[in-house]
Amino acid sequence: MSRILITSAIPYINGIKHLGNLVGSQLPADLYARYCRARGHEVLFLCATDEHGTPAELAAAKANKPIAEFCTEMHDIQATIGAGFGLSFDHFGRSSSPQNRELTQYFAGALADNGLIEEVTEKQVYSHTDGRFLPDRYIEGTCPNCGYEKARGDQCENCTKQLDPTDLINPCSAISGSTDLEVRETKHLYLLQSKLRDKLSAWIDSKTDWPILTTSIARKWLNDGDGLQDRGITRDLDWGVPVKRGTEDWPGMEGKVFYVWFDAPIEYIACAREWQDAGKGTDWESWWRTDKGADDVRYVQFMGKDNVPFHTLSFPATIIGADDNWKLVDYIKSSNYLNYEGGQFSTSQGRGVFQDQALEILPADYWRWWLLSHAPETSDTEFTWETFQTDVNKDLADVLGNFVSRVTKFCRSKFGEEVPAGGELSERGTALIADLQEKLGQYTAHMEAIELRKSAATLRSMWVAGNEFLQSAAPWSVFKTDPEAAAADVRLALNLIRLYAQLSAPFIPEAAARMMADMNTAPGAWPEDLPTVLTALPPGHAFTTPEVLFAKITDEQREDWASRFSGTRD
Ligand code: B3M
Ligand code: ZN
Repeated sequence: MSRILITSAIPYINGIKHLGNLVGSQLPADLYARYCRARGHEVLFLCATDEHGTPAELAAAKANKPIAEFCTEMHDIQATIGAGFGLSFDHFGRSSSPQNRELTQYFAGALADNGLIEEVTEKQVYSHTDGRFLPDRYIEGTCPNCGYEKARGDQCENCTKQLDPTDLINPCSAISGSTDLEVRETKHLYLLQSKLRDKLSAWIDSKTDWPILTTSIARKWLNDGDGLQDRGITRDLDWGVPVKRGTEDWPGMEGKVFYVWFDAPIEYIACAREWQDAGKGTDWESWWRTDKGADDVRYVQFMGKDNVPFHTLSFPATIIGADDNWKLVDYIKSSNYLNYEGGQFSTSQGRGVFQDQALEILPADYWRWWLLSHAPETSDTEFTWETFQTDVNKDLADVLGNFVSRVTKFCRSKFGEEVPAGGELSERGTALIADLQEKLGQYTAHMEAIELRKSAATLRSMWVAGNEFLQSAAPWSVFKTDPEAAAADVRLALNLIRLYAQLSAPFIPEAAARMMADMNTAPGAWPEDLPTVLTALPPGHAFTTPEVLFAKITDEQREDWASRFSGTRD
């Protein structure tokens, strides 16, 4: 048994997220957390809302609400939606927590003590129309790196390059659209990341097992000459963690706050402390401090590709620079983008299906299955209503649901609602078990490697094998001449339902729990020896014939949703 710390990128508080956000970080993190728990590991799975910075301020202004109130409301909404999707966080924290404030100020102090922070008088864009500085997302313009016209002041969404507002070509205010801008001087703290370049580079080089997507983005910014520039970690904003050096005031920094990307990853740590303070656990430091036991912890992070530079360079620079026994990430699983019907999902433009809408129209498991089995691992992928309908109907209704329904209904009609006795395991049954044993090995290996699509494909192939077995064994005809043989096949098939429930639970937890409950059983240890596992439900074991496990998506529904979600949401 190991201890596994899992974090998902913490979603911005600025609005309800779309399905792309879900599949990029929270969902694969949940899959892995559920799998690790099922394997008997001790798991701490953390996520939170990212509440500071310009996205939060802009959204609160748009909603016409005081920012703190806006954040509290949105946090609760996001927590409810996360629960709706079955995201099994041990704690869903808030980056605006007192725990994060204290830790963020502590890290800044530690970095300063280690000579890694410099006060810099820099030029920032000031808007006359808005009467304020325009940091980060308060400003938009053309990316100097790739020419994308809607780049934001902090990062280009298109090429992932981290930017400074003054880098943008043709800049304008995101608040007023004004181009009446002026560059003014203001003083800020800079993290001297460049001093850590060699350490970071060696660390990345040691991660030979990381996904190419992760390391290629890290190397790109590390080796790009200007890749590891020293970064401003403070901002002229009201909302955020006040700049302090540990617990001391920082002369000259009054009225400023830390940059959201400085405090947001620190929330991964603070969240463990929130988890403890909420009475959900103890000894949070044993997850995060290598001098308090975290040496034994395997730490895995999940995120979309645009977040990779911050997790491979900036946050590790904070951890390494603080030089105080904090744990570095062991594995980063990153994701490409999910597109929507030929374009991008976009929170700011309200394009695509949003998480609350998705849950209104279908149970979470439909989304979980489709998204995870089509995860944009090696390239961007596309959500279309056509493929969604086709795949979900085939995999969940025709294959898995149909198997469960046929077996239980047939058994009920001929043997009653209990596992039938009699007969011997057929040759066909033996062959099926051998096939499934091999597939189980592959499935487990893919899940260990966090290969989402391969895991889903292998799981699906196990469901298909059961269906094919049933089809060729045809107990409904065999029953007429050899009821004992039919009983043996049905007994095996009923046990398969239990096996499928257990193996499928990380993907479709709700349906899996229903299958377990209907089979009147509970998952044991992770299955290994299938000939044994597939006799767990003995003759005479009672079960309930389930209701329809997965209703098919009809053409009318598909057409209705496709048109309903074709425009943009306000
Ligand atoms: N909030 C970006 C996002 O929601 C950002 C992630 C922070 S992870 C520390 O995609
Ligand atoms: Zn760009």
